[in-house]
Amino acid sequence: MFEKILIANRGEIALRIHRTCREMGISTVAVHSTADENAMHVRLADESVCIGPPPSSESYLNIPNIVSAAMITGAEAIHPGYGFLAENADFAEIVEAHGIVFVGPTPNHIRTMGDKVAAKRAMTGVGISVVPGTEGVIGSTQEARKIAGQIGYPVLIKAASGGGGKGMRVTESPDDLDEQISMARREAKSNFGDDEIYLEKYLANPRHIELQIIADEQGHVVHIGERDCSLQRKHQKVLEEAPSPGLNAEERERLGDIGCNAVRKLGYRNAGTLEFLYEDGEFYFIEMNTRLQVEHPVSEAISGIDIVREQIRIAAGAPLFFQQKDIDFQGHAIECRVNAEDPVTLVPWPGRVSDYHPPGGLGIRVDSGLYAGYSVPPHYDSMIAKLIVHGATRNECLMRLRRALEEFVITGVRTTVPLHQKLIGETDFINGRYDIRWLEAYIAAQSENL
Ligand code: MV4
Repeated sequence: MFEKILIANRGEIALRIHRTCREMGISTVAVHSTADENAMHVRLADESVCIGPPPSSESYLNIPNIVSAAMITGAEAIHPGYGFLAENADFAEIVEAHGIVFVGPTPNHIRTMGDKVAAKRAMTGVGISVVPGTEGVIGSTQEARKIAGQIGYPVLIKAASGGGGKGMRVTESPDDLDEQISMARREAKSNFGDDEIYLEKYLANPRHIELQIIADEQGHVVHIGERDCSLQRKHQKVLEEAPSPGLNAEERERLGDIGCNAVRKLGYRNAGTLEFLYEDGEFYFIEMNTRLQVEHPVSEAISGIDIVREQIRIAAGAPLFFQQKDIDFQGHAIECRVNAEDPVTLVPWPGRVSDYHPPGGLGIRVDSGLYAGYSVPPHYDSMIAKLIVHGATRNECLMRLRRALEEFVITGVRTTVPLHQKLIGETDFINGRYDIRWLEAYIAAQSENL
């Protein structure tokens, strides 16, 4: 096992990874920008290295500085967390070229899944259903027109180098196709430096369901259930839950089986997530995330598995010591992302936290680097805490969540706690009746009522 790991991230996830390292007897190296000198992940780590000024491009994305920090401190492995360099195949390659272990998949798997068209092709190759559409990128407009005619309108044009919802265009009719294709190409070129696009059937009201998988170097693959991530705004997830209230037991089992089989055939290793759109009983693969995700704690809550510990064990070459049949799913979990933002306009609200009192008690987990007196810097993502609640049933989870949100005190900055308090009181949410369109419509209706 490793003796020392460098954590190439900040905020709650750096702390999250540090905690597991500690439990495993592994010492930690924190890296930080000058804006994060007083951050909790820096205080708790055994050692810390300043890697640059506040902008991420010069610090948390600075590959030479991060690799140098690992070499100087003698860290044997680097955990990238999520965001920043977590899905940068070149970074994984450079790390390994310096004799340091990258806690994650191979650079090739990261690269394939980063290319959305290649990812769809790879998944089709291992028997996973994808959204009907062009087989690869669009060659000629005539070819796109033929496919669109076959699958039926509306269709969605996506950028091959996109992802996270950027560069998508809905096209309602063949009359608009030429214009939408050229606009999508121009947008893709300026946003991603690549004008390759592809076309899919547009699904109007799907749920966003993702499957958490863990795979070892020896070819064993398990899933630890799905998460429903349909509640999003501007492609930012707001609340996630496991299991999904929209699936029945048969669908859940089918998803787990097809996901594990695919990942085994791909020779994938470490933790990963398969993202699907789910509509009318069918799962359509859209993307694979080759990293630990923000919402991983809901899967940990229902399975009792520490995903970061498994990532580290796998990176050290150890086989999984449990099989699918050993995983005992228990109850229901919900995660609320707490952002330093105005709860209505969702405008970022950095600043000094005066009081901080996180909720506690049975079934409550708070992942956060906050403390009273901490200043939320303006340079990074506005997520400052995650509240994860576990209960024996969805109803118990909801009752406990309501209580925990009431207890949560963060003053000095505006937060999205009040948004969550309102959201979890809505009948549609309580009944689990929501899809990827629901939250935007709800927030739009709220602001009209101001
Ligand atoms: C779609 C879609 C409808 N039809 N693809 C958005 C992010 C990217 N990962 C894929 N996305 C979508 N792809 C087809 N063919 C709708 C979305 C989408 C979405 C997906 C998941 C969660 C929230 C979303 C919000 C808007 C659009």
